[in-house]
This record gives sequence, structure tokens and C-alpha cells, in this order.
Amino acid sequence: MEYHNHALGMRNTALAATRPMNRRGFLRLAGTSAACLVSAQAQPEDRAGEVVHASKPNIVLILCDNLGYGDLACLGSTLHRTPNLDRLAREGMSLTSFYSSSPVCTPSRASLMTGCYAQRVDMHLSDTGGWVLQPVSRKGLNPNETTIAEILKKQGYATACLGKWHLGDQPDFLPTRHGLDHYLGIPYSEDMIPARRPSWPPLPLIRNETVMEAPVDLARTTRRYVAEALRFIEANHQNRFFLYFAHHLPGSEKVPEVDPHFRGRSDNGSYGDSILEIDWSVGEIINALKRLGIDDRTLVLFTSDNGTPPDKGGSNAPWGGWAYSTSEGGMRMPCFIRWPGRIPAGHACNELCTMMDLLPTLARLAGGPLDTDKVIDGKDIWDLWSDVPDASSPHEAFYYYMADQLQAVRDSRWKLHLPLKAIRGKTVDRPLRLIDLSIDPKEVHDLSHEHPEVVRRLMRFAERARTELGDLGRHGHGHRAAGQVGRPTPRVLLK
Ligand SMILES: [Ca+2]
Repeated sequence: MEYHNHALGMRNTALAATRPMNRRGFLRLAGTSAACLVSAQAQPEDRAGEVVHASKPNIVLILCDNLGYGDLACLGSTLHRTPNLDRLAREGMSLTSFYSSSPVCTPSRASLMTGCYAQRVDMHLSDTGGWVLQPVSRKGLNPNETTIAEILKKQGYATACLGKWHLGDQPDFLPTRHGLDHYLGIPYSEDMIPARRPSWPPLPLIRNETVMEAPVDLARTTRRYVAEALRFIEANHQNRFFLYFAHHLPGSEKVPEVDPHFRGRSDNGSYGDSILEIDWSVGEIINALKRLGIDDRTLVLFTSDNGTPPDKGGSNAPWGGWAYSTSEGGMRMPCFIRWPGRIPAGHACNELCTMMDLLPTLARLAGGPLDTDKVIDGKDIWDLWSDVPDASSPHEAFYYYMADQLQAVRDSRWKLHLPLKAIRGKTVDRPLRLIDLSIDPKEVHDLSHEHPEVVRRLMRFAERARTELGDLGRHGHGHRAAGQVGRPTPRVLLK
């Protein structure tokens, strides 16, 4: 059987191993079975991880909302111009098998903050059984969980969150209660407004814990976040800082609300305009780092919380499927990491890694101990980022959960779609399918009959996940409760 995709046809691990990549090179690497490409640039001290501790980097973590893998020019988009992101990719490393833990917002962000599958920290379902938290929710990220921000704060980092939070809108659950000194943003999705449900309050812009505008002028928020980001970076550039910049773009609205400056400027409608605005904002941040002379002691990471949904104008190419599903398109994210002199420039890593790995990896770079009382699912992947020769993924398996249901599992090469009889209460008859991800990015060719031993092995992994994290109608041993409040209140302007 021959079904090599042009962009993914190279299966030899030696491909381009010693060749610096051009801009399009990233796309060609996506989905190959290559290990991290060998770099001539990794410093010996990086490998030992010793000097890294002595030079803790500032960290800028940029998260987009519903941005697809194929939405960026450097990853194959011919519709969008993304010069600043292309430069970020060229100057850093591209992770081509980097997974969000969920195809929807709240669980994905819970994983980012805690280094855990959302099932472990009970953020996989809303208090009403929905996919994501809604306004005036009883539930939120448990203040007892240890977040990435809390670990960095303990190491002396100034911390700030700008943008969409979506881990609880009650004061107990806001960023300021999770280790972030400063917050300016919207507490949940930008489409959760009274026009959609009259009981919801006008969309609030919150500074720390106080609503400062409602409804917020959404089109101008990115510009405000950028101004705030530059102020925060400038104020803290002589110390260490952690900036979590969580865009609401391209977002959930049918028509993204972009700044008037970018309206009509792309070749792809308002969706394309929102990509232009994201790209501009990334450029502003990188330029500020350079201007302040802290470029080489700042790690910048760019990714998305889940893939783009259908019918918005976005693309998850080369992966098949869309947001809100456990397809590759729904959960395999663009990810660039840039730290000049530390992370080799212009290289790609196709080893399996996840959003949950950011917490232990960034904790290690900051010299912070992990909270040993609690199990986390993420792994330290600095060896992959620093391109240690022959470094391989620390993950034996990755679990694709949708809400409270385990739907698929993968290892370094194979993805098993589990047989399902129901999805979200709807009867289905979805058969078991085994996909070779190294050659089948659209997940169309079932090889389960050719490789029964692989099916058995992945089934054992799936059972391990069910025992630990749960599955539909089944409680996981490793589950920890989310936070709850008795009487939630809406976030509104105080008179
Ligand atoms: Ca999202």
C-alpha cells in the first residue's frame, strides 16, 4: 500500500538531519518519524543542564485560541502572511508532534497550568456537564493545585496573565489566586455573551479581580494586552518574569473581532485579519525583548489551545479533522520555542510531547522543585528542546480525551482510535482503527488487521489510562477534585 503524502513522504530518520531548514522545511518535517534533528548548535553545558540553572530565563508563553496548525505561513499556509511567527520559527525550534490535552478550551488550559491531564484535576467537564466552563460557574481550577505560575513565582519571577483565562470566573479561581501577580483579560470565551444566553453578564474585562469594563470593547483588547505586555516586560526586565499571553483570537466567534487597523488587510476575511493581528503582537514582544537587551535570556513559546473548528476559514493542515474532536487536527498544535543560544535555531523535533510538559520543563529551567505531593502527567523535555543527540520522547503513550471519554491513544508512531458506542450521549458505532501517523496524517487507513500486536499494546495503554484517569462512567484512581463555590456570582461592573 502506497499513500505517501507529498509533505510527509520522508520516512527516513536521517532526512535533512544536518541540513539547516528553510521556511518551508518545517512543513516537510511534520509527521515524519524523525527524532529531533541533530544540531551543531547545542551547547555542552545545555546537555548537562548545569549552566541553565545558573541562567534562568524569562518566559513568555503565548497561547492562541482555536488556531490551526496550517494557519501559519511557516507551517504551510498560503493564505496567511505571518512574518513575525515565521521568524520566531526560524530562530527557534518547531515541535511537530506537540499535543494539547484536549480539543476544547478549559481542559486544555487546565493542563497547561497544572501539567496534568484535565481528568486528573477534574477540569474535563463543566459543573453542568458541558465541554467548557460557562459564565457564573460554581467550578474552577482548584486553588490547591500547583500552577506553572506558582512554581515560577516561588523562584522570584514576576508573573502576569493577559487575555483569556477560562479556568473559573469566581474570585477564588481567577489568575490572581493561581500565582499570577497581574491579570488583565476576559475570564472565559469571547462568545459567552448575553446575546447567546440572556442570563450571562456583559463580557467583562477584568484587571486583577475587578471588572473595569463591561461589555469590553473586544476589538481593541489585543492592542491593550500588547501595551500592557510591553509595560510589564519593561518594568521587570532587570529581574525575571513570566508572561502568559492568552489571545482570544482567532477564537470562537463566527467572525473574529479584530482591531480596526487589521480589518480587511488579509486575503482570508476576518479570520485572516485575526492571524495578522496575532502575528503583529508577537513581533511587538520580540522587538521589545531585543530593544531591552534581554533577547538571549528570554524563552518565548508560541502555541494554541486546540485546532481550528470547521467553517471559520482556518486550516489544520496537514492533519485531518477539526477542533472539538480527538483528530490530529483537533489536538496537534503548532509550537515554536525560541531562546537564542540555548535552543537551536531553525530545527524541528518530531518526538511526542504535550502541553503538560511545559510545567516540569519550565520549572527545571527556573530551578524550581516540583510539588512532590501531587502526581503530574507532564515530563521534562529540555533534552528535546536543547537537541541532545538521540533524545527521545519521555512519553510511552498519549491519551486523547474528549470531555469524560477516552477516544484514542498513541505511541511514538501509532494511533489507536478506540471503538465507541456513544459520543456525548448520542449512539454511534465507531469501529476500532489503527493509524500509522508517520505516513497517514489524515487518519484514513486502518491497519489494525495488519498489526494486531500493536492494537493489543495500545489497548493495554488505554486500560492504564482508564484506571488512572477514568473514562465514560468510570472513575479514575488519580482524580483530584476541582474547586467549587456554593453561590457563584456574575463578574459585573461595580457601581
Ligand atoms: Ca479553544
